[in-house]
Amino acid sequence: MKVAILGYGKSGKAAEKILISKGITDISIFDDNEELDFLSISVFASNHDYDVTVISPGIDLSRYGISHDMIKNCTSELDLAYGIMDKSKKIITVTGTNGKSTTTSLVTQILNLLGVKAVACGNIGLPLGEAVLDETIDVFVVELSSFQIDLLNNFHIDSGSILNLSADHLDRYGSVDEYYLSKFSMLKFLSQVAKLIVLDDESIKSKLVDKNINYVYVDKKFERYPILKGDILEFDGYQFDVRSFKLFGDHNLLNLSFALLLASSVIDIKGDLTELVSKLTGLKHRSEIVGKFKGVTYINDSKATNVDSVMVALESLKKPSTLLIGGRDKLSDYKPLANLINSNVSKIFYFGEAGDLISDQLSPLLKDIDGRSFLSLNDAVKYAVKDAIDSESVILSPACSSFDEFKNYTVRGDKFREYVLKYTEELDD
Ligand code: UMA
Ligand code: ADP
Repeated sequence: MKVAILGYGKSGKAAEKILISKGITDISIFDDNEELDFLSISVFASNHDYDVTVISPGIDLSRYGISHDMIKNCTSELDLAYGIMDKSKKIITVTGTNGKSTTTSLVTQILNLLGVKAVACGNIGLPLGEAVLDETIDVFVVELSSFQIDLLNNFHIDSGSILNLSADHLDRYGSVDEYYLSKFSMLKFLSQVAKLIVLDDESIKSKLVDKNINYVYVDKKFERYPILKGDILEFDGYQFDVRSFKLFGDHNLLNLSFALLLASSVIDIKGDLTELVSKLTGLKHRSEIVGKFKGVTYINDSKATNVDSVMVALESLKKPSTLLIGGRDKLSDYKPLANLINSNVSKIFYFGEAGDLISDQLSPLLKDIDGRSFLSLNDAVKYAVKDAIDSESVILSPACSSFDEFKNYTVRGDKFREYVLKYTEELDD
């Protein structure tokens, strides 16, 4: 059997391992990275006569003038991983536009604290194909991106979730509807008895037309289910004191609600969970407090790579605060940010490739906000540190991808921390 692998990153490498473990060795790898010394994906596009082609999620075939339908037996690392997985084990999936990695991590932490051997994998970083090689794991908590869902053929979900939906990845999908359709196509892989946890919100409910699915609706205002009574968040049969939860903002309480409901689909959860909840931790680069220097709090929200996730950060800010926004545009509309900036932000610093574009959209809508543009994140942080006043918050919540200046959002977040530490130290000199 002749197999092609498109993309030799994490997914491509995991796929190769699985294929070799199955005795398949006639494998051709295509990758555009010249340093890797493989043929480019355009070469594959001009001649794709393979029995099976494994596609990495980051590859947009339309850029090469081809589509999935034109390729025989398209598959993905996730399909291959499911193929070799012990079927007595469970797959829980987390998708949505924002909060996926946090929720994936929370489900995994909860299960492990309750004695179930679980691992966080998929889009969060560890390919499922690597995770399934660990025989001690009983539950795979898989973060699914829309790119990965598009590549699923042979997969099975024991419990799933759609956290929220808002415009994203418009540089890859033709329209918001196409992006949403991609997320909803996950439903066809739900098992008969699976629970699907979704927001109790008409914009999502109206699109969930499949009546055979066992839906659980989560109210983001915590008025219907779960219910917040004083400081106690109540579910059916279990509850906890929200003051014990260390992660910042109501959006994280919502992520925790999804996580508990997903975890409760594989293990019975009962009683007071306050102690368990107090042990849960957040992930780096998501509203992460870098430190407080001379009364100024610096927050690294580098993972906020779309407009909706910046809205969430802005909701938790109050004046005086400085927003650092910019990077590489994903054809987003930044204007919906204007109201929250006007009410909760005092200064906005645009940086990077998309800086001028964002400033052109927002400046006419902002009132009494100090707006400035900088070429790079470094320049923006340097100025922000010098200019900050006591009790101010300075937040990097970029609304853009990082690829104009950095390899990815984690490098951007680490650089932000490095610049903050450097320039705040210089203040002491
Ligand atoms: N490549 C090309 N041409 C292209 C694009 C990529 O040749 O047009 C090559 C690159 O040179 C590289 C390889 O393909 O060698 C990378 O493949 P990939 O982009 O699919 O990335 P992987 O390393 O396989 O990582 C993927 C996910 N990446 C993407 O979807 C872009 C990782 O999610 C995921 O953690 C990993 O599989 C394991 O499951 C990252 C991500 O950015 C975190 N996801 C996007 C997001 O969260 O917004 C969807
Ligand atoms: P994802 O994996 O979907 O990108 P993350 O858990 O990494 O999500 O969080 C990324 C950013 O999304 C956070 O920094 C926060 O600004 C925002 N966010 C997190 N949870 C939610 C939520 N439930 N609703 C809206 N925005 C959220």
